[in-house]
Amino acid sequence: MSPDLEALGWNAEFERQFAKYAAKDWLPGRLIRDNKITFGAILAGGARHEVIMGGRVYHEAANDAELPAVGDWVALEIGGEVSTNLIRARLPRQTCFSRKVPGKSTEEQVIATNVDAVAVVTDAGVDFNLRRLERYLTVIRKSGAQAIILLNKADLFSEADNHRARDAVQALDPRVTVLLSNAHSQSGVAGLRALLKPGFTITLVGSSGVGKSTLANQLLGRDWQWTDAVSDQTGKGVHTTTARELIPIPTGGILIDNPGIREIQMWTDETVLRESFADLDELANGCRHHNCRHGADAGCAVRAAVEAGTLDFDRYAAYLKLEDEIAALNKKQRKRKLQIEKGIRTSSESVKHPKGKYKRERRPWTS
Ligand SMILES: Nc1nc2c(ncn2[C@@H]2O[C@H](COP(=O)(O)OP(=O)(O)OP(=O)(O)O)[C@@H](O)[C@H]2O)c(=O)[nH]1
Ligand SMILES: [Mg+2]
Ligand SMILES: [Zn+2]
Repeated sequence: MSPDLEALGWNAEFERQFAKYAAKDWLPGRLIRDNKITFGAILAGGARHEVIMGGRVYHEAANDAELPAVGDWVALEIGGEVSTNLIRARLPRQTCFSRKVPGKSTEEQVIATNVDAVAVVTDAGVDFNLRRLERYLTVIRKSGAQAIILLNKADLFSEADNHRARDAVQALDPRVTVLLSNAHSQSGVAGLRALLKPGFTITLVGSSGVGKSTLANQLLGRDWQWTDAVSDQTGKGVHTTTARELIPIPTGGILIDNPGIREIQMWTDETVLRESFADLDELANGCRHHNCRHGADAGCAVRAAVEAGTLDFDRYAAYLKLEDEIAALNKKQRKRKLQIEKGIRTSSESVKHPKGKYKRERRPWTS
């Protein structure tokens, strides 16, 4: 296949943004692999090049999240004076799927950019966890991409189990595309293939072992050529993906395969949370006190709904937990900002930390 730029996801907006670089004879390319120091890039016609980040791109990035990432469109100087291929500029992202860096940091980690959809791969068995899927949906909403949930390994479960899982996911959000798949057969991936229109990029995320790479290989029609740097063969002959890869699919569309994500941490804000839990917000309007914490508070309408059995307890608990996480994240970001500000102020302008402003974490109310 000799993919042209549009087949790789290029569009009129990228074209417009690129005009100033075209004048310098730089070429548009899409990043397909991130090797930390070098990157893999694919150019018009399907040519692949190893490229390195130019100093200016590095210095102009305010934080790690602004550095080039898999999925980005960049301006490339191929075989310049120093005979290395350089990333001269990164085009603005049209979507960006990211998460909080695991651990205590408040940094954002970019997973993939310029993706049209994020497909969360799971199954109707042990990996199935509605609360985790709910979190994924919250983070996907923030990215600007559409959400797909893929219940893979459909061949391993009864039709009843598959359908029950599908209905439960669909009930979380009717706008989400929910598909069943079997990565071991051509017909089993027909639903995913149908979504992969030319130029459409889907990134596959989900736990390790759910079948992301098997899906990619089935759609590709052969095994992806793993390089040493990106794969690790375990004793059982199972490939565990260790780096994300952008893979153009000959029948149309682009997949980005990811290493298994152990946990998807919050990288979102109140607005997105409110949207995901609009029904609970509506309920909370009926609480007696406007600052009700939906615990043991008198006149709490949310608790009343749990008691009456009209609100699922797990969803209620998830609501409180998400809110707490967002409060904690905001607090950490504020603290970090204060520290940065403090660093650039003179000592006479000391900054006071807002002490005792945040209440301790809430526990869901139980009877
Ligand atoms: N029965 C069945 N097995 C599957 C299916 N999809 C994948 N598998 C198997 O599940 C195992 C793990 O598949 P992978 O594709 O490596 O999983 P992955 O999600 O890429 O895992 P990581 O790279 O570690 O994140 C392999 O042994 C696959 O053959 C499926 O639809 N049905
Ligand atoms: Mg894999
Ligand atoms: Zn309440």
